[in-house]
Amino acid sequence: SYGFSKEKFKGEILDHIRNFSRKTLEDASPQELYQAVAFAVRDVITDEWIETQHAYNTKTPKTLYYLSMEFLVGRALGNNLVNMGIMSSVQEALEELNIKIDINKIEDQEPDAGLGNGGLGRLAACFLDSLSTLSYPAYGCGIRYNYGIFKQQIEDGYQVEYPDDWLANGNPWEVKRNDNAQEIKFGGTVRNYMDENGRLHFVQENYDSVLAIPYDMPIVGYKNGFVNALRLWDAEAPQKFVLRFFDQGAYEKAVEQQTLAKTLVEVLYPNDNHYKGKELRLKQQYFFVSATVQQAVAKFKRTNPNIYMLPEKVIFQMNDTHPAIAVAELMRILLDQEGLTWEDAFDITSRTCAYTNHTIMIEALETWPIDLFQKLLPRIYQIIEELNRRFCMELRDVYHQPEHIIHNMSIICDGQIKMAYLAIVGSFSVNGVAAIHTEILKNNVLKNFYNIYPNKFNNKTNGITQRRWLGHANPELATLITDTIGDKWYKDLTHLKKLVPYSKDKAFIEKFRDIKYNNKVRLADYIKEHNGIVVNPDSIFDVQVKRLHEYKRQLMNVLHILMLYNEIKAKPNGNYVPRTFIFGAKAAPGYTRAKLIIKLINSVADLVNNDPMTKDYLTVVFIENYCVSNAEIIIPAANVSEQISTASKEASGTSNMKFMLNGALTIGTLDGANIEIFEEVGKDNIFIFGLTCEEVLNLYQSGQYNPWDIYHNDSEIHSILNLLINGALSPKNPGLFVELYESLLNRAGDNLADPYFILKDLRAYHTAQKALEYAYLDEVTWNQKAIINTACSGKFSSDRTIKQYADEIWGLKPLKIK
Ligand code: DL6
Repeated sequence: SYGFSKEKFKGEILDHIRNFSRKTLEDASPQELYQAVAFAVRDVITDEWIETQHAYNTKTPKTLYYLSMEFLVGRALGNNLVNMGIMSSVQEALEELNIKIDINKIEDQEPDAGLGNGGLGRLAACFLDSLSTLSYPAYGCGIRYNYGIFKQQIEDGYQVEYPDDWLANGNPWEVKRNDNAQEIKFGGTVRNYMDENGRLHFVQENYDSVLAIPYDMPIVGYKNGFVNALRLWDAEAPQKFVLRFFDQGAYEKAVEQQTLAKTLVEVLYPNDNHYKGKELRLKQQYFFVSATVQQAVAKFKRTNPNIYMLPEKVIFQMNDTHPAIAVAELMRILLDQEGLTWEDAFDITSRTCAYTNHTIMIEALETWPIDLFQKLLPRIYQIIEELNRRFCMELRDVYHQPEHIIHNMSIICDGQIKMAYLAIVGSFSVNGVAAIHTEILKNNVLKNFYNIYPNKFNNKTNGITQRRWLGHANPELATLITDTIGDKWYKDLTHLKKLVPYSKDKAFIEKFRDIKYNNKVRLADYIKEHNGIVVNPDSIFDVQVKRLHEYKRQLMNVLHILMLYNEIKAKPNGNYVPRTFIFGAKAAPGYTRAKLIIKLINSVADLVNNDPMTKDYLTVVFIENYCVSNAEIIIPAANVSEQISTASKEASGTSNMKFMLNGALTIGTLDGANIEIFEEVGKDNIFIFGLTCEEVLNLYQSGQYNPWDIYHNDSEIHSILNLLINGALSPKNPGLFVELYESLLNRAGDNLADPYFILKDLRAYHTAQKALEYAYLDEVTWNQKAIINTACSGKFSSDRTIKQYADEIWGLKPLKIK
């Protein structure tokens, strides 16, 4: 696989620099070098890519279309080199060309493809890697946003957002595929008429349209010559229509369509786990879903005359409800274009679509106002209305549900369309992303649906790709592991179990420890360069990197740091383990409280880093612009992984898995996949604390929580809360953090006091932190625990997850190419 000729490769680099930069190698800038290397690598990929696609066309396997608004891919170069197995050959080639800068610096020239917000988008990217590595026929289908997730800068402690112009230098990986363009229609009206055979037809008229043009990016499997495509749709104005409009003098329409095309794919909405009903967002959803579904059906029909076979050949997996409109779009095509009856169209649709739920949080559940929806997608709305009418009838007549339950389950209710319900009704599979999350869906949030459709519900615990998160991010550890147990773990992560005995091997423990230390030094250098802060690599690196959200409780982490601060201040001559607390988090630009928490973290950093009494023991660092590429530096350096969400709120989490894989110990709640991590490593190798899911859900129900009790009874918590309001953290603006203090103690309107139980869990968190600190003092046992974490992380490979999806939901088989 991946035939690679060093001489040819070198020649291509030289040619590229000459032809595209009109320079010699010596004069080329690092960016130009990156471009040249990327094009040369793409060239190596291309033959295999063509061959894989050719096998699709000739063998016509069942194919997955993974529909996702987000793909948080990060950089491609380094990952491709790892998967192709040519990292060292490329390094040699560059040396032979006398290129002085090393491969890491060249990799740094590549902008992150940041087409996602957080866990959901990164999961989609890990899935693509596993799909190719396991040779499953699949397309990732999404949007080619002109601007990805914003770039975060910290100015005076505050988050400031800048546009992410990731395509500024072009994208060497993508291939534009004009031959697959699709027309997408918005607005207008629906006219119906009866034909001579008495059949009713529906035609959308006076609509605006855009052309969807796909750009394909190669997704390279690990050393198997299998290359899938990530297909990202761009929007263009339909030129030929524009000319016609000019002829008719419909100039305004032409301008509108130009504007529509331009704005449609302009930017990724930067909200994570929070939904905002913006019209443009709905347009984006329909745009990429319609393009994908139309194209998938057209491709199917090229080799299958019988549309009834569609579920045998095509799967649409909906990544959350963002693409749930696929259900109605497929119905439209089957009804209006293929002329099927409603019953047949629905049978086919509901055997072709499947839905993954990623959250139980009310504020993240998508609903669309009928008016807006109907105006934008008149035919799609009609179809959803009819779907709902029949569904409610079924609830009444077949399932004998009482009226109030039918009302609760109705897809259309109180002027809103509920996308999760549309997805459930139109799918044959509904899955959660960790065992506990799926249980909560079945027994709580989607209980009514589970009662009538128990067989649709299933769990698929998330996973991550070890190729990127160990192979590429932690090359030293990857090499140690390969030298110790062989390299099979690249394709089967359960092989890491063979490391368990080495947790007792002195030489191995020392090597493992030294690698962690080197990774800490690497991160310390990054922090020095980006933050100007010197951190001590012998201190405990305690890391919380993820989106900023109240439920993820970065605020609890900060409050605990203030407790430590007070302890040291009260007893300056005590014995303390030096600790470095590292944060990285983007807040949604409109999420005021989250942004204030970022400011608080930075204010606490200013306080503790500069206080002569504490600075040797406590360092706080906020790394700006947390993203895939700096995660690859941060995660391998962690000793401690902070996974402290309010139980029941984090559907799964995936950074927890990346940290574990890299030998960090988790301090966390029994939430999401933490529970499964706990099961894998055992109680001695993890620090669990706090309320359980059941306790949290009961506490909400009973309303029996009053944070003032804690305030009055726990004097240490009392005094750190006072730090929020006495101006110690913001001398120039003493009232700055009062809002956070209030949110922890007082109810405001509909908002409960301390809705995420931060004060409730803080004491238990503090106790767990003490246990952790104590454990760290024994270097050997700490490293043994770290090794056990790496060794037991096999379950959390996205290869395992994808294989379960393929076997249990999709009915997908690996495709042999050669
Ligand atoms: O399943 C991927 C990821 C989980 O690991 C996180 O726990 C969960 O919060 C996240 N969910 C979302 C929901 N989004 N929306 N919109 O991002 O999914």
